[in-house]
Amino acid sequence: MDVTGILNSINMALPSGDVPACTPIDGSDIGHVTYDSRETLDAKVAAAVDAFHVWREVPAPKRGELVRIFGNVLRDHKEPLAQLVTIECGKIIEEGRGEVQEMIDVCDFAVGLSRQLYGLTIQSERPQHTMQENWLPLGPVGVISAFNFPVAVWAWNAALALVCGDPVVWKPSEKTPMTALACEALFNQAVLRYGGAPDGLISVALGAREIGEALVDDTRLPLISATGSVPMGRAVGSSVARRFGRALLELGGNNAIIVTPSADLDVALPSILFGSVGTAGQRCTSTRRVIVHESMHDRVFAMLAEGVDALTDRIGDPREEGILIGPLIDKRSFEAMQATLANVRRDAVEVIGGQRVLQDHYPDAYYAAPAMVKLMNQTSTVHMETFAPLTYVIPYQDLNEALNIHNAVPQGLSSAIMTTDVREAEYFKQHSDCGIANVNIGTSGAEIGGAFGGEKETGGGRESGSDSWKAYMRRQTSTTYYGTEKPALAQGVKFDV
Ligand code: UN1
Repeated sequence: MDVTGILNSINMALPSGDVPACTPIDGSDIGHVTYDSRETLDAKVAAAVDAFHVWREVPAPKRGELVRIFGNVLRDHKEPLAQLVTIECGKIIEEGRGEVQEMIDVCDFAVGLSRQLYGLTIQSERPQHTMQENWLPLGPVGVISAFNFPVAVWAWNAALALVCGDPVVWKPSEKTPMTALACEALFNQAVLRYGGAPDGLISVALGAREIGEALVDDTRLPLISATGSVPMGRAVGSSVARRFGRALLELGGNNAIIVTPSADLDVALPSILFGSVGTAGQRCTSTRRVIVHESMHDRVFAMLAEGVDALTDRIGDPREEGILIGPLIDKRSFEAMQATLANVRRDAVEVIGGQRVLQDHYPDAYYAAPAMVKLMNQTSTVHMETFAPLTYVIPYQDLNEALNIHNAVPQGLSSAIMTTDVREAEYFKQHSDCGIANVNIGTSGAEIGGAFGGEKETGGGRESGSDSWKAYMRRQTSTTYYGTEKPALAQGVKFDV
């Protein structure tokens, strides 16, 4: 199906505009969109503020009803939306489907939450006083999302924000405007079916950096949830802090899997390969480092090298069934991969893959053979995140050293250990400095039910499951006195007037 056909099947016309949207599959244009100006962005934020005043008064379970309908609209349009995701960001169709499923899952989760936005009752130290903690809608949320998960990460934010009572103004990646417009169109279908939701609950603001900056600086948006690079997050975090807003940051990862001598390699290898080359290494949870016990360094590297070698003819058009590795998002990304490879080659014992492939067939697109790099120690190049299928295999002597190597990088998103020894597994969970620490599964492919995010330069935010919803609400402590005498003061203070 071509883009017009896909958009037709979600009842959306091909947008017209002057900014080309293109596909990394062959570098061709797939349509044209219009970028927002400061004025149109301002109008969208103003509409979100108006919508907030209405939506916050709607009972949370009724807000959940809209999200339930949206989840069903997504179910009905899973295939075309997945195809659009694949065309616009280049991930294989199976992963495109997985991404839309992730949206559906988080909608279901949010619907349940809409009846569970629980506060606390707190024991007061004073007679005839009650204390409560209330959770109240926060206000319109600005969401900035990255190209690699062009719809799911927005949905994590939007589904939760909506049940919490907050509208969303969404600035998607410049690389993926069409999927964002498709989500907006699908959401509008849900709004129609729901009947009676205010306008402006969800809007998409397209544009380059200045639109993102305007969103970040807008005091009408009490929360900015941003996914992207560490430099981007540093700029967003400090701008939002300057205006005393709240930032939820999900930034770089440099995720490692530790392989211990007790590991079951039949379990470990598929996870390492999926984490390394899945989504062409362009997940923030992708496996960048494999830290292997020295006794198995050669063997595991050889197995991984064989594994990536066997994938050579599975690189190609991500729409085709059987293809496992699609293109990199653009030329810049390929060049960054090559620059890192050139740096690391100086220290590497061996490098497998990493070269451009299929260039005769796709002169304007960038397909790369996944690279496996055998190192004897973790060099400074390894400390940087390279958003490409590039994995370092590093030896360790004892588990403590493995964890030191593991924790030495500035990022702290996802981590894993491959072991059949419960002591090693528990020790690892206690000492991994990441937001995610898995045992016998890889670093990527988290379910929506857990809180997603990481420490250190990953930014500290948590999205999606568990109690991440609290970021989208404001906490209020309330004390009520129901007695008739002069009320007692806290801390036993006497103040006789
Ligand atoms: C991202 O790469 O920004 O855990 C998100 C995963 C996916 C989400 C990744 N569920 O790999």
